[in-house]
Amino acid sequence: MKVTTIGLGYIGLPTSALIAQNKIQVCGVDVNPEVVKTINKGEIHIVEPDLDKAVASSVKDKFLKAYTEPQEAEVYLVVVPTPFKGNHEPDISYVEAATNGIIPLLKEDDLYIIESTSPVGTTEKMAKLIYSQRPELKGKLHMAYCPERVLPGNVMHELVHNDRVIGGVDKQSTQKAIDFYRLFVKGELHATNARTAEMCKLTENSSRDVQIAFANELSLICDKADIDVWELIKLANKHPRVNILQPGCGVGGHCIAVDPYFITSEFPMESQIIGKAREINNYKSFWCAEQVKKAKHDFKLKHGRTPSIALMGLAFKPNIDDLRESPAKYIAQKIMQDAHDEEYFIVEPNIKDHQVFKITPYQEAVKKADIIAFLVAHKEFNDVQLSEDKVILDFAGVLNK
Ligand code: SAJ
Repeated sequence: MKVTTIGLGYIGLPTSALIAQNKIQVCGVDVNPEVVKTINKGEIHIVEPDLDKAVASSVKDKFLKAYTEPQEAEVYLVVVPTPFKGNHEPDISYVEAATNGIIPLLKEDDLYIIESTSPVGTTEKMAKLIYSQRPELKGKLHMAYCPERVLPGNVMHELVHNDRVIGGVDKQSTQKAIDFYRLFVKGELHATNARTAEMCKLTENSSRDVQIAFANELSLICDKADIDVWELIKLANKHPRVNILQPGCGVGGHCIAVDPYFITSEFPMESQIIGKAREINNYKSFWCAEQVKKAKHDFKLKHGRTPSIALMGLAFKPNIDDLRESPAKYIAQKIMQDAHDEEYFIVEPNIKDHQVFKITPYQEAVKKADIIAFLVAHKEFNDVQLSEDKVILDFAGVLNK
Protein backbone atom coordinates (compact mmCIF):
# COMPACT_ATOMS: atom_id res chain seq x y z
CA MET A 1 0.00 0.00 0.00
CA LYS A 2 1.17 3.52 -0.76
CA VAL A 3 0.04 6.66 1.07
CA THR A 4 0.29 10.23 -0.20
CA THR A 5 0.11 12.95 2.42
CA ILE A 6 -0.51 16.50 1.23
CA GLY A 7 1.05 19.06 3.61
CA LEU A 8 4.25 18.47 5.56
CA GLY A 9 3.74 20.89 8.43
CA TYR A 10 3.24 20.50 12.17
CA ILE A 11 0.80 17.61 11.73
CA GLY A 12 1.46 16.32 8.19
CA LEU A 13 5.12 15.61 8.74
CA PRO A 14 4.79 13.75 12.07
CA THR A 15 1.86 11.77 10.64
CA SER A 16 3.85 10.87 7.50
CA ALA A 17 6.83 9.78 9.61
CA LEU A 18 4.63 7.68 11.89
CA ILE A 19 2.98 5.88 8.98
CA ALA A 20 6.41 5.32 7.38
CA GLN A 21 7.75 3.90 10.63
CA ASN A 22 5.06 1.23 10.33
CA LYS A 23 6.73 0.16 7.08
CA ILE A 24 4.15 1.70 4.78
CA GLN A 25 5.40 3.65 1.74
CA VAL A 26 4.67 7.35 2.21
CA CYS A 27 4.97 10.10 -0.41
CA GLY A 28 4.93 13.38 1.50
CA VAL A 29 3.94 16.37 -0.61
CA ASP A 30 4.55 20.03 0.12
CA VAL A 31 4.42 23.12 -2.08
CA ASN A 32 7.58 24.48 -0.47
CA PRO A 33 10.66 23.04 -2.28
CA GLU A 34 12.91 23.93 0.68
CA VAL A 35 10.78 21.78 2.99
CA VAL A 36 10.91 18.91 0.49
CA LYS A 37 14.70 19.22 0.19
CA THR A 38 15.17 19.31 3.97
CA ILE A 39 13.03 16.21 4.54
CA ASN A 40 14.72 14.23 1.77
CA LYS A 41 18.01 14.89 3.57
CA GLY A 42 16.42 13.22 6.60
CA GLU A 43 16.15 16.55 8.41
CA ILE A 44 13.20 18.58 9.72
CA HIS A 45 12.07 22.21 9.49
CA ILE A 46 9.93 22.39 12.64
CA VAL A 47 10.57 21.95 16.34
CA GLU A 48 8.84 18.90 17.87
CA PRO A 49 10.37 16.42 20.30
CA ASP A 50 11.38 13.06 18.72
CA LEU A 51 10.26 14.10 15.22
CA ASP A 52 13.87 14.41 14.02
CA LYS A 53 14.64 10.75 14.78
CA ALA A 54 11.39 9.52 13.22
CA VAL A 55 11.97 11.46 9.97
CA ALA A 56 15.67 10.55 9.78
CA SER A 57 15.01 6.80 10.12
CA SER A 58 11.97 6.80 7.78
CA VAL A 59 13.93 8.58 5.04
CA LYS A 60 16.99 6.40 5.57
CA ASP A 61 14.87 3.21 5.36
CA LYS A 62 13.25 4.58 2.20
CA PHE A 63 9.69 4.48 3.54
CA LEU A 64 9.33 8.28 3.39
CA LYS A 65 10.11 10.48 0.43
CA ALA A 66 9.05 14.07 -0.10
CA TYR A 67 7.84 15.62 -3.37
CA THR A 68 6.52 18.98 -4.55
CA GLU A 69 3.80 17.30 -6.68
CA PRO A 70 1.12 14.79 -5.57
CA GLN A 71 2.04 11.15 -6.23
CA GLU A 72 -0.26 8.27 -7.12
CA ALA A 73 -1.26 6.13 -4.10
CA GLU A 74 -4.12 4.10 -2.61
CA VAL A 75 -4.64 6.43 0.35
CA TYR A 76 -4.60 10.24 0.19
CA LEU A 77 -4.37 12.28 3.36
CA VAL A 78 -5.04 16.04 3.22
CA VAL A 79 -3.21 17.76 6.09
CA VAL A 80 -2.94 21.38 5.02
CA PRO A 81 -3.70 24.53 7.00
CA THR A 82 -7.19 26.07 7.07
CA PRO A 83 -6.66 29.67 8.18
CA PHE A 84 -9.37 32.30 8.09
CA LYS A 85 -9.93 35.18 5.73
CA GLY A 86 -11.83 38.48 5.95
CA ASN A 87 -14.01 38.66 9.02
CA HIS A 88 -12.94 35.32 10.53
CA GLU A 89 -14.43 33.28 7.67
CA PRO A 90 -12.81 29.85 7.28
CA ASP A 91 -10.54 29.65 4.24
CA ILE A 92 -10.62 26.13 2.77
CA SER A 93 -8.70 27.07 -0.37
CA TYR A 94 -5.68 24.95 0.63
CA VAL A 95 -7.92 21.89 1.10
CA GLU A 96 -9.45 22.62 -2.30
CA ALA A 97 -6.04 23.06 -3.94
CA ALA A 98 -4.78 19.81 -2.37
CA THR A 99 -7.91 17.99 -3.57
CA ASN A 100 -7.59 19.41 -7.07
CA GLY A 101 -4.02 18.10 -7.17
CA ILE A 102 -5.18 14.60 -6.21
CA ILE A 103 -8.25 14.39 -8.51
CA PRO A 104 -6.38 13.33 -11.70
CA LEU A 105 -4.63 10.53 -9.76
CA LEU A 106 -7.73 8.95 -8.18
CA LYS A 107 -8.83 5.45 -9.15
CA GLU A 108 -11.51 2.98 -8.04
CA ASP A 109 -11.39 1.93 -4.37
CA ASP A 110 -8.97 4.70 -3.29
CA LEU A 111 -9.35 6.23 0.16
CA TYR A 112 -9.40 10.06 0.48
CA ILE A 113 -9.19 11.50 4.00
CA ILE A 114 -9.21 15.10 5.24
CA GLU A 115 -7.43 15.75 8.55
CA SER A 116 -7.27 19.55 8.28
CA THR A 117 -9.59 21.39 10.67
CA SER A 118 -12.55 22.23 8.46
CA PRO A 119 -15.97 23.83 8.66
CA VAL A 120 -18.94 21.47 8.77
CA GLY A 121 -19.75 20.12 5.31
CA THR A 122 -16.24 20.37 3.84
CA THR A 123 -15.83 16.64 3.19
CA GLU A 124 -19.17 16.52 1.35
CA LYS A 125 -18.14 19.63 -0.60
CA MET A 126 -14.87 17.98 -1.63
CA ALA A 127 -16.75 14.82 -2.64
CA LYS A 128 -18.88 16.98 -4.97
CA LEU A 129 -15.74 18.63 -6.36
CA ILE A 130 -14.11 15.26 -7.00
CA TYR A 131 -17.16 13.73 -8.70
CA SER A 132 -17.76 16.85 -10.79
CA GLN A 133 -14.39 16.20 -12.44
CA ARG A 134 -14.38 12.39 -12.28
CA PRO A 135 -18.07 11.37 -12.64
CA GLU A 136 -17.05 7.84 -13.66
CA LEU A 137 -15.75 7.27 -10.08
CA LYS A 138 -19.07 8.14 -8.38
CA GLY A 139 -19.73 5.64 -5.58
CA LYS A 140 -16.40 3.93 -6.17
CA LEU A 141 -14.20 6.04 -3.88
CA HIS A 142 -14.02 6.10 -0.09
CA MET A 143 -13.99 9.49 1.62
CA ALA A 144 -13.73 10.38 5.27
CA TYR A 145 -12.89 13.11 7.74
CA CYS A 146 -10.58 12.33 10.66
CA PRO A 147 -9.36 15.32 12.67
CA GLU A 148 -5.95 15.41 14.29
CA ARG A 149 -6.11 16.11 18.03
CA VAL A 150 -2.48 16.17 19.11
CA LEU A 151 -0.94 18.67 21.48
CA PRO A 152 2.10 20.51 20.11
CA GLY A 153 5.12 19.37 22.12
CA ASN A 154 3.73 15.85 22.60
CA VAL A 155 2.77 15.05 19.01
CA MET A 156 4.72 11.81 18.47
CA HIS A 157 3.17 10.19 21.54
CA GLU A 158 -0.38 11.50 21.06
CA LEU A 159 -0.51 10.54 17.36
CA VAL A 160 -0.22 6.91 18.41
CA HIS A 161 -2.13 6.89 21.69
CA ASN A 162 -4.99 9.41 21.34
CA ASP A 163 -8.43 8.15 20.36
CA ARG A 164 -9.53 9.20 16.87
CA VAL A 165 -12.96 10.18 15.58
CA ILE A 166 -13.51 8.94 12.04
CA GLY A 167 -16.46 9.98 9.90
CA GLY A 168 -17.01 8.78 6.36
CA VAL A 169 -19.43 10.07 3.76
CA ASP A 170 -20.95 6.56 3.95
CA LYS A 171 -20.54 3.47 6.14
CA GLN A 172 -18.04 1.72 3.84
CA SER A 173 -15.84 4.83 3.78
CA THR A 174 -15.87 5.01 7.58
CA GLN A 175 -14.87 1.35 7.85
CA LYS A 176 -12.13 1.66 5.25
CA ALA A 177 -10.67 4.72 7.05
CA ILE A 178 -10.84 2.89 10.40
CA ASP A 179 -8.93 -0.05 8.90
CA PHE A 180 -6.29 2.39 7.68
CA TYR A 181 -5.79 4.21 11.01
CA ARG A 182 -5.70 0.86 12.82
CA LEU A 183 -2.34 0.26 11.08
CA PHE A 184 -0.59 2.94 13.16
CA VAL A 185 -2.93 4.20 15.94
CA LYS A 186 -3.16 2.41 19.31
CA GLY A 187 -5.93 4.65 20.71
CA GLU A 188 -9.58 3.76 20.14
CA LEU A 189 -11.12 4.58 16.76
CA HIS A 190 -14.67 5.95 16.97
CA ALA A 191 -16.93 5.69 13.95
CA THR A 192 -19.33 8.46 12.96
CA ASN A 193 -20.32 10.45 9.87
CA ALA A 194 -18.24 13.18 8.21
CA ARG A 195 -20.28 16.17 9.45
CA THR A 196 -20.16 15.00 13.08
CA ALA A 197 -16.41 14.35 12.86
CA GLU A 198 -15.88 17.86 11.45
CA MET A 199 -18.00 19.42 14.19
CA CYS A 200 -16.30 17.27 16.84
CA LYS A 201 -12.90 18.87 16.17
CA LEU A 202 -14.40 22.38 16.30
CA THR A 203 -16.28 21.46 19.47
CA GLU A 204 -13.18 20.19 21.28
CA ASN A 205 -11.22 23.37 20.72
CA SER A 206 -14.22 25.65 21.33
CA SER A 207 -14.87 23.85 24.59
CA ARG A 208 -11.33 24.58 25.74
CA ASP A 209 -11.61 28.19 24.59
CA VAL A 210 -14.84 28.69 26.52
CA GLN A 211 -13.34 27.15 29.66
CA ILE A 212 -10.24 29.36 29.43
CA ALA A 213 -12.49 32.39 28.87
CA PHE A 214 -14.23 31.56 32.15
CA ALA A 215 -10.88 31.58 33.95
CA ASN A 216 -9.89 34.83 32.22
CA GLU A 217 -13.20 36.44 33.14
CA LEU A 218 -12.62 35.43 36.76
CA SER A 219 -9.17 37.03 36.63
CA LEU A 220 -10.70 40.35 35.56
CA ILE A 221 -13.34 40.16 38.31
CA CYS A 222 -10.73 39.24 40.92
CA ASP A 223 -8.49 42.12 39.88
CA LYS A 224 -11.33 44.55 40.67
CA ALA A 225 -12.39 42.66 43.81
CA ASP A 226 -8.81 42.46 45.16
CA ILE A 227 -8.80 38.67 45.28
CA ASP A 228 -5.92 36.43 44.21
CA VAL A 229 -7.47 34.57 41.25
CA TRP A 230 -4.92 31.72 41.41
CA GLU A 231 -5.76 30.99 45.04
CA LEU A 232 -9.47 31.30 44.27
CA ILE A 233 -9.31 28.76 41.42
CA LYS A 234 -7.21 26.36 43.47
CA LEU A 235 -9.82 26.45 46.22
CA ALA A 236 -12.85 26.23 43.90
CA ASN A 237 -11.26 23.21 42.23
CA LYS A 238 -11.32 21.38 45.58
CA HIS A 239 -15.04 20.88 44.86
CA PRO A 240 -15.47 17.39 43.39
CA ARG A 241 -17.33 18.61 40.30
CA VAL A 242 -15.47 21.87 39.57
CA ASN A 243 -12.40 21.99 37.34
CA ILE A 244 -11.55 25.55 36.28
CA LEU A 245 -8.63 26.09 33.88
CA GLN A 246 -5.93 28.72 34.31
CA PRO A 247 -6.19 32.38 33.31
CA GLY A 248 -3.37 33.79 31.22
CA CYS A 249 -2.54 36.65 28.92
CA GLY A 250 -5.00 35.44 26.30
CA VAL A 251 -5.40 32.40 24.09
CA GLY A 252 -3.03 31.75 21.24
CA GLY A 253 -1.78 29.10 18.86
CA HIS A 254 -3.17 28.11 15.51
CA CYS A 255 -6.05 25.98 16.84
CA ILE A 256 -7.95 27.20 19.86
CA ALA A 257 -7.85 30.88 18.91
CA VAL A 258 -8.97 30.00 15.36
CA ASP A 259 -11.34 27.00 15.30
CA PRO A 260 -14.26 28.55 17.26
CA TYR A 261 -14.65 31.09 14.43
CA PHE A 262 -15.40 28.15 12.11
CA ILE A 263 -18.57 27.70 14.16
CA THR A 264 -19.45 31.35 14.85
CA SER A 265 -19.07 32.41 11.21
CA GLU A 266 -21.57 29.79 10.06
CA PHE A 267 -23.93 29.79 13.03
CA PRO A 268 -23.66 33.34 14.42
CA MET A 269 -27.09 33.43 16.06
CA GLU A 270 -26.72 30.08 17.80
CA SER A 271 -23.12 30.34 18.98
CA GLN A 272 -23.46 33.06 21.63
CA ILE A 273 -21.18 31.56 24.29
CA ILE A 274 -18.55 30.46 21.79
CA GLY A 275 -18.43 33.96 20.26
CA LYS A 276 -18.33 35.69 23.65
CA ALA A 277 -15.48 33.41 24.82
CA ARG A 278 -13.41 34.51 21.81
CA GLU A 279 -14.12 38.15 22.72
CA ILE A 280 -13.15 37.64 26.37
CA ASN A 281 -9.91 35.84 25.53
CA ASN A 282 -8.94 38.52 23.01
CA TYR A 283 -9.87 41.26 25.45
CA LYS A 284 -7.66 39.67 28.11
CA SER A 285 -4.58 40.30 25.93
CA PHE A 286 -5.59 43.92 25.36
CA TRP A 287 -6.16 44.32 29.11
CA CYS A 288 -2.69 42.92 29.94
CA ALA A 289 -1.06 45.43 27.59
CA GLU A 290 -3.04 48.23 29.25
CA GLN A 291 -1.97 47.02 32.71
CA VAL A 292 1.70 47.27 31.72
CA LYS A 293 1.18 50.78 30.34
CA LYS A 294 -0.62 51.76 33.55
CA ALA A 295 2.22 50.37 35.69
CA LYS A 296 4.67 52.41 33.63
CA HIS A 297 2.76 55.66 34.23
CA ASP A 298 2.29 54.90 37.95
CA PHE A 299 6.04 54.25 38.28
CA LYS A 300 6.86 57.58 36.63
CA LEU A 301 4.52 59.44 38.97
CA LYS A 302 5.87 57.68 42.05
CA HIS A 303 9.62 57.76 41.29
CA GLY A 304 9.92 60.73 38.96
CA ARG A 305 11.86 58.68 36.42
CA THR A 306 11.19 56.36 33.50
CA PRO A 307 11.12 52.67 34.42
CA SER A 308 12.80 49.86 32.54
CA ILE A 309 10.44 47.01 31.70
CA ALA A 310 10.93 43.26 31.23
CA LEU A 311 8.37 41.35 29.16
CA MET A 312 8.79 37.71 30.11
CA GLY A 313 7.86 35.30 27.29
CA LEU A 314 6.71 35.64 23.68
CA ALA A 315 5.54 32.08 22.83
CA PHE A 316 1.84 31.19 22.67
CA LYS A 317 2.15 28.84 25.64
CA PRO A 318 4.77 27.62 28.14
CA ASN A 319 7.92 25.75 27.13
CA ILE A 320 7.61 25.93 23.35
CA ASP A 321 9.23 28.15 20.71
CA ASP A 322 6.04 28.68 18.67
CA LEU A 323 5.04 32.34 18.36
CA ARG A 324 2.06 31.82 16.00
CA GLU A 325 -1.05 33.73 17.09
CA SER A 326 0.76 34.40 20.36
CA PRO A 327 -1.02 36.74 22.77
CA ALA A 328 2.32 37.48 24.48
CA LYS A 329 3.78 38.65 21.16
CA TYR A 330 0.67 40.76 20.55
CA ILE A 331 1.02 42.33 24.01
CA ALA A 332 4.73 43.06 23.46
CA GLN A 333 3.91 44.71 20.12
CA LYS A 334 1.13 46.77 21.66
CA ILE A 335 3.36 47.96 24.49
CA MET A 336 6.22 48.82 22.13
CA GLN A 337 3.87 50.93 20.00
CA ASP A 338 3.34 53.07 23.06
CA ALA A 339 7.05 53.18 23.99
CA HIS A 340 8.82 56.47 24.65
CA ASP A 341 12.21 56.56 26.31
CA GLU A 342 11.82 53.48 28.54
CA GLU A 343 14.23 50.60 28.19
CA TYR A 344 12.60 47.25 27.33
CA PHE A 345 13.96 43.76 27.86
CA ILE A 346 12.12 41.18 25.80
CA VAL A 347 12.63 37.65 27.06
CA GLU A 348 11.95 34.34 25.32
CA PRO A 349 14.17 31.52 26.58
CA ASN A 350 13.05 29.18 23.77
CA ILE A 351 14.32 31.29 20.89
CA LYS A 352 17.75 32.77 20.18
CA ASP A 353 16.77 35.75 18.09
CA HIS A 354 13.78 37.41 16.49
CA GLN A 355 13.43 39.70 13.44
CA VAL A 356 11.62 42.42 15.37
CA PHE A 357 12.49 42.00 19.05
CA LYS A 358 15.95 42.02 20.60
CA ILE A 359 15.95 39.02 22.93
CA THR A 360 17.52 39.42 26.39
CA PRO A 361 18.46 36.49 28.68
CA TYR A 362 15.87 36.21 31.44
CA GLN A 363 18.35 36.53 34.33
CA GLU A 364 19.66 39.83 32.94
CA ALA A 365 16.15 41.18 32.30
CA VAL A 366 14.96 40.33 35.81
CA LYS A 367 18.02 41.95 37.35
CA LYS A 368 17.84 45.20 35.35
CA ALA A 369 14.11 45.88 34.97
CA ASP A 370 11.98 47.96 37.34
CA ILE A 371 8.73 46.43 36.08
CA ILE A 372 8.58 42.71 35.36
CA ALA A 373 5.54 41.41 33.45
CA PHE A 374 5.21 37.63 33.22
CA LEU A 375 3.35 36.88 29.99
CA VAL A 376 4.13 33.14 29.70
CA ALA A 377 4.82 30.64 32.51
CA HIS A 378 8.00 29.16 31.04
CA LYS A 379 9.75 26.74 33.41
CA GLU A 380 12.88 28.94 33.49
CA PHE A 381 10.90 31.65 35.30
CA ASN A 382 9.93 29.43 38.22
CA ASP A 383 13.03 30.09 40.26
CA VAL A 384 13.93 33.68 39.36
CA GLN A 385 14.89 35.79 42.35
CA LEU A 386 12.76 38.93 42.55
CA SER A 387 13.82 41.72 44.89
CA GLU A 388 11.19 43.66 46.85
CA ASP A 389 11.63 46.91 44.93
CA LYS A 390 10.42 45.44 41.63
CA VAL A 391 6.91 45.98 40.32
CA ILE A 392 5.57 42.55 39.34
CA LEU A 393 2.70 41.91 36.95
CA ASP A 394 2.06 38.18 36.94
CA PHE A 395 -0.45 37.45 34.15
CA ALA A 396 0.72 33.86 33.78
CA GLY A 397 0.62 32.63 37.38
CA VAL A 398 4.39 32.10 37.55
CA LEU A 399 4.59 33.10 41.22
CA ASN A 400 1.66 30.90 42.20
CA LYS A 401 3.06 27.64 40.92
N1 SAJ B 1 -4.27 28.29 27.93
C1 SAJ B 1 -4.68 29.08 29.01
N2 SAJ B 1 -5.11 28.46 30.13
C2 SAJ B 1 -5.17 27.11 30.25
C3 SAJ B 1 -4.76 26.30 29.16
C4 SAJ B 1 -4.32 26.92 28.01
O1 SAJ B 1 -4.64 30.31 28.93
O2 SAJ B 1 -5.56 26.64 31.31
C5 SAJ B 1 -3.80 28.94 26.69
C6 SAJ B 1 -2.36 28.61 26.32
O3 SAJ B 1 -1.45 29.43 27.00
C7 SAJ B 1 -2.38 28.86 24.83
C8 SAJ B 1 -3.79 28.44 24.43
O4 SAJ B 1 -4.54 28.42 25.61
O5 SAJ B 1 -2.20 30.24 24.53
C9 SAJ B 1 -3.87 27.10 23.73
O6 SAJ B 1 -3.02 26.14 24.37
P1 SAJ B 1 -3.47 24.63 24.65
O7 SAJ B 1 -2.36 23.96 25.33
O8 SAJ B 1 -4.78 24.63 25.35
O9 SAJ B 1 -3.77 24.02 23.22
P2 SAJ B 1 -2.94 23.92 21.81
O10 SAJ B 1 -3.41 25.06 20.93
O11 SAJ B 1 -1.50 23.75 21.98
O12 SAJ B 1 -3.57 22.54 21.24
C10 SAJ B 1 -4.98 22.37 21.14
C11 SAJ B 1 -5.38 21.04 21.80
N3 SAJ B 1 -6.84 20.97 21.95
C12 SAJ B 1 -7.43 20.73 23.13
O13 SAJ B 1 -6.82 20.59 24.15
C13 SAJ B 1 -8.93 20.63 23.10
C14 SAJ B 1 -4.88 19.88 20.95
O14 SAJ B 1 -5.33 18.64 21.48
C15 SAJ B 1 -5.36 20.03 19.50
O15 SAJ B 1 -4.89 18.98 18.68
C16 SAJ B 1 -4.80 21.32 18.97
O16 SAJ B 1 -5.35 22.40 19.77
C17 SAJ B 1 -5.18 21.46 17.51
O17 SAJ B 1 -4.32 21.21 16.64
O18 SAJ B 1 -6.37 21.73 17.22
